[in-house]
Amino acid sequence: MRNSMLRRLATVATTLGLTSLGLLGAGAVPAQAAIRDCPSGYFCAWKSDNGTGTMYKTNVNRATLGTWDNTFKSVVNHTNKYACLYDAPNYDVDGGTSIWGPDPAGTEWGYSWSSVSSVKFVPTERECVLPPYPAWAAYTAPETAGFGDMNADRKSDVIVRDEAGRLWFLPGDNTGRLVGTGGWNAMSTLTRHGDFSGDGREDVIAREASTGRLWLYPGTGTGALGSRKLIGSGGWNAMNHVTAFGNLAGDGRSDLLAVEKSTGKLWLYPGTATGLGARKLIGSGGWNTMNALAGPGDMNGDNRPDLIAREAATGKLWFYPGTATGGVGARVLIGSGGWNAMASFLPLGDLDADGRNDLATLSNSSYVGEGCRGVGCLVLYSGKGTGGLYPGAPEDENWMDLNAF
Ligand SMILES: [Ca+2]
Ligand SMILES: [Ca+2]
Ligand SMILES: [Ca+2]
Ligand SMILES: [Ca+2]
Repeated sequence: MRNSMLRRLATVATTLGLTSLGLLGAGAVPAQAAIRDCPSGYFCAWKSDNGTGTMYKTNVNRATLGTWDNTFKSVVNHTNKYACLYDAPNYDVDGGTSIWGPDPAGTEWGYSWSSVSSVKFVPTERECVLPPYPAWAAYTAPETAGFGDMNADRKSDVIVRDEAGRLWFLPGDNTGRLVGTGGWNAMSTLTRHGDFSGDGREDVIAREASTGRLWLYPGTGTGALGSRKLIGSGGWNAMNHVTAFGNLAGDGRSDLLAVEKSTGKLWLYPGTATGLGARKLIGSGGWNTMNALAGPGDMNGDNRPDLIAREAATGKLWFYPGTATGGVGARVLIGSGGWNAMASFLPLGDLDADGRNDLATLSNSSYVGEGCRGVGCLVLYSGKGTGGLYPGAPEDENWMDLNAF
């Protein structure tokens, strides 16, 4: 049970020979005139490596290239999408794939290797070779609509924001559906867990980067989000690690934590019927030494939500139990080091259905695990029920280019 909480999923990206265009060495630099010949909104290619001669152009997917098959030598992607160039027809990734990023200004050229047989345009890089969202499978937990379960099917859910600013809801059965059509990259914080709106359903809270405002997006019970409500009129850019924490105040509504950047103080913002109430100091200082907070719910079985924090200098992971007086108690070391290899923490509730809350993480480039290394490994840690965690194991390696929460 401790070894594999989720079904291990077929891996794709690392077996593709995924490469980038423009790396095939020195040819003649295409004339600027050639680049300018490629109209805005089009991908263009030439049979010469200096952009001279007849130009191919397309602004739609091409499953085959006709007389241009295996002829591209220099290319320009004058579009706002990724151009995926497949060595095989019909966008078949098995033959090899190269990716040319969006270049809406049309100023970049690249060399191809004369083996391109199909072309596809996608909004995110991962979609050249993978679905827009990863496969997420969770076990069926004992509790209905428990921590992490937005659609009350007893499986922990994940929301991912992709590179294009869309939100995908992953209900825990390997599927996903679009719940945010765009614009979410305007948010510098996304956090969820707990019910802020008072209807018993999990909600999402987001901080708008440009204004420092805080928005509540009520969960509708299906994984979709309802009309947003302003719950913080400004000033939230002065805070770090805005984290939904669960219901500590004991009034049935969830609370929010945040670290004040200028002072290192830890504040609790109680959820109320109208938004957030007057904040309460629960950590007098020193919290700037932490570079991640996670609210995993109750990890030690006392029905009060707890806090996990990562110490930047040491990569240690600390457990702070929620207390009856509405704060956090004396910390306990639950990870002796190495946790800076994690890009993010995903407190998703009880993933392995043993009645105890667990912790999921996504790796960064420094991670080396069994069967997965670098960016995009999903690593799951089963909770012991005491606040501690069993050793983790990577379960999937296709979580790159995503923010998950
Ligand atoms: Ca669910
Ligand atoms: Ca709610
Ligand atoms: Ca607890
Ligand atoms: Ca568990």
